[in-house]
Amino acid sequence: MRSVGSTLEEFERDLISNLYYQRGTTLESASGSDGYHTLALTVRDRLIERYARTAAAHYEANPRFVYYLSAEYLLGRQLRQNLLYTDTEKLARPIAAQLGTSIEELERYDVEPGLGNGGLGRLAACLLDSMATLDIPAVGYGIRYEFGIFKQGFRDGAQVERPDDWTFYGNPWEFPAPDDRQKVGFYGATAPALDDPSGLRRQWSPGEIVRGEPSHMLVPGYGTQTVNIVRLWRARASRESFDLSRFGAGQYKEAVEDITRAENISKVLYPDDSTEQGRELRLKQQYFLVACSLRDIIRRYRLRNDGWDAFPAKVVVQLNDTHPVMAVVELMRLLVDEYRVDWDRAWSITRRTFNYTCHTLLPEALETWPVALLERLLPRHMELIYSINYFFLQEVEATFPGDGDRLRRLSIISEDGERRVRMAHLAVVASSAVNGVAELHTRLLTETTLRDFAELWPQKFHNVTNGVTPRRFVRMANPRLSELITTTTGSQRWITDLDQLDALAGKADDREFLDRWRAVKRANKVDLAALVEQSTGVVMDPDSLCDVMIKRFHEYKRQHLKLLHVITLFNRLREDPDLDVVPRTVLFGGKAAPGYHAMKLLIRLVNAVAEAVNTDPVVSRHLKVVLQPDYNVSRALVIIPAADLSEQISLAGKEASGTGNMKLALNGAVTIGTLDGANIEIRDRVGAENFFLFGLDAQQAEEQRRHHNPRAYYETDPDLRAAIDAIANGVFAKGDRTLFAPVVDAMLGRDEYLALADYRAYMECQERVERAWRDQDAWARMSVLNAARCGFFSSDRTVRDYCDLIWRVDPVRVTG
Ligand code: GPW
Repeated sequence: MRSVGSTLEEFERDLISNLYYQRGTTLESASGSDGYHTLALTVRDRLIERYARTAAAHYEANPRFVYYLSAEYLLGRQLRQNLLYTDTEKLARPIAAQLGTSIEELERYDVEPGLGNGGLGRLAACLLDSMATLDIPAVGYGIRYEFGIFKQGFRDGAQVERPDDWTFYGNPWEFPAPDDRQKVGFYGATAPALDDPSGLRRQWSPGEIVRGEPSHMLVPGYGTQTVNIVRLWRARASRESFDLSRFGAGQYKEAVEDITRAENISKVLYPDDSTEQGRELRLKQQYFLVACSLRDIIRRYRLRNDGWDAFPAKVVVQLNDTHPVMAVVELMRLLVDEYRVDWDRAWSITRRTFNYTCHTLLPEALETWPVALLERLLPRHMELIYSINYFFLQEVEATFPGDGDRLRRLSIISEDGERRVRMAHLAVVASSAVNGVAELHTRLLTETTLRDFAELWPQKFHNVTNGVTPRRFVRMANPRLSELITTTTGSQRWITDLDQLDALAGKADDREFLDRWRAVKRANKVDLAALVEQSTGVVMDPDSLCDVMIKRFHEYKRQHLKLLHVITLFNRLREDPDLDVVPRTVLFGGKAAPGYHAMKLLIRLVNAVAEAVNTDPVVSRHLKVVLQPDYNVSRALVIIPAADLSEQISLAGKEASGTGNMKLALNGAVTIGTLDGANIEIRDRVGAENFFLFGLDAQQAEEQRRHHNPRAYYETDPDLRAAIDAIANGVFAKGDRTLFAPVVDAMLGRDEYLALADYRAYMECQERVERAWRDQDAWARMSVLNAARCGFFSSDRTVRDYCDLIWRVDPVRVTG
């Protein structure tokens, strides 16, 4: 094997070789894109060697593997990460300069794979990073969507979606693995298996066969030799699909119809975050993912193991929400129908193999599929679900005899109205362990959404509080802060042991240190200002309070509450131009699902308010409002290090965890937030005096809901009234009173997420923020303590928790 070296000369030699032999060009005629691809390949070569050693070590050890099944991954750009993880930036930089370019210039060609919507997809990427860093043998499985999350632009302030053709220029980070392709069936019919007296085994003859073609991307660990992979499946028509006779007859469209239908399965990511669309194609995607992945898992298992008894000892599958839950039914089908394992043994194997992570409490996010659709698309799976449910309900009956109501509530199939399969119930029934993603979330899950299951199997439920990778979200996002942390803590150990940040707390009263801390934040704000100006034209003052709300647009997250605050400031400044307010830049970032009309209108309103604020000669001296277009992981890496204030203002009891809250706190932003999701754990750690808390708690919100009267708040609070009236009167729509009327109606009508009930508390809390900001030393101290005390929110800790509580896997060290 050719061996890659670690010297400058070797790196340069390999780079030039890749330019000639892989890219097929010369130094003289290489374009910027050639330069990027060549650098990417040269860095990739360094990882491939580690990957080969990892695969060999894993083969040798035959360990228990974690298989992470997720419909979404938001991996972020790869170039800078892989330069860091291979420690080759110091080699690449002088060579890039020699070639008349720079790493920063070449990085502009590095495309972010947007294979996810938001928190759930990014969490999957953070967990993969931490598993590799902790030497956990793991494979991520997902879908290689041809089009990722849409690109967001604005026309007249309204969101416009453009397709994300992310592989248009090729993806140098990806390895096709055509030998490992799989076949997946859909539709068709089932028949009894002739030699099975129990009747539980049947034969399925699918009506459509689609091929799954895998490719993988490398997932390196930081500071270790381990390189795991994430394997992504792409749908292709089976070879027989192309209808040559029709083509010959000139029926070109018909001839390729089957190909199109098959390949549509992995065509595009569903752009809905935390809401289910319930479309047939989405169910096809889900089954496609799990059918391909399970066959691959079995293939890998069989490389070193025989029989089925050892399967749960060697394979642990983690279901990232319910999207991949058909995997449990597919494993039952493979074991019972294809491998002729008897039902009880198959069920025991299945139940010991799977675990389920729930990421929501929102009823509209809990997936259910119509029985009729499943019967048509996956007829054998529907039969298996009936059997699984039948045996499960017998188990319940044995524990709670005669409790018919409980049976109805627990059943995998809901019988009210159109019969539907409740995917969360299926996931809980078929899993060893079920976990929520923050303490409050887990508690509410066991008390409300999954209460009957928690009563049945209390020991199944666990909490694993989310975390974020310090590599991407501190070391890469914030090099200035990283440098300061390293000199203060005396080493780079914090990058893999985030509790080391604790040492910063000792410096929170050191004037000289606070000055350096502030200088870092200011320099990051200058960088952000450059991005903002280039993408929106708005000039932001790096000395203003940088107030950030970055997350998907969703009613429960309450961007509209933040907007009411902005409009209130606007009104006050218009009324009194000399009002003594703290200069602020309010930065929103986030996409709305293309079919989520209420949120698309809110985006339009945010842009309209921004326009009014930024063009008002008086108001704009104190306040700027920006909606950064096309918020994604790459943009997050610029915004997060510059934030002073982190807006985490969801209605209590609605945000399962949040992870942006952790990223912002780790970068020294102070949180203004409700007692929701992981905010509670952040506040517990940083201290109540370093956190701006406001609003109803989950229990109070629950009570408020029963008698909530939004109009009463509107009528009794003059500021609130003025803010809503400004929207209603067309102040942000050139006098047009109809455009934003639906926003006003939603607030005064149902106010589903109690924004009006929390408005006054939020305003008062923002006044506390202003008072705190005026004492810049005290603010810097809060900022330091936020970072210092958030080491717990490393995804390394999250992965350790999964290992201890659920996976019971051991690391495998890879030697160099
Ligand atoms: F609804 N989350 C998300 F639970 O980003 F499936 N997309 C989703 O579809 C769902 C959850 C689902 C988020 C949660 O909203 C957020 O609170 C959490 O921090 C994140 O998942 C990771 O657990």
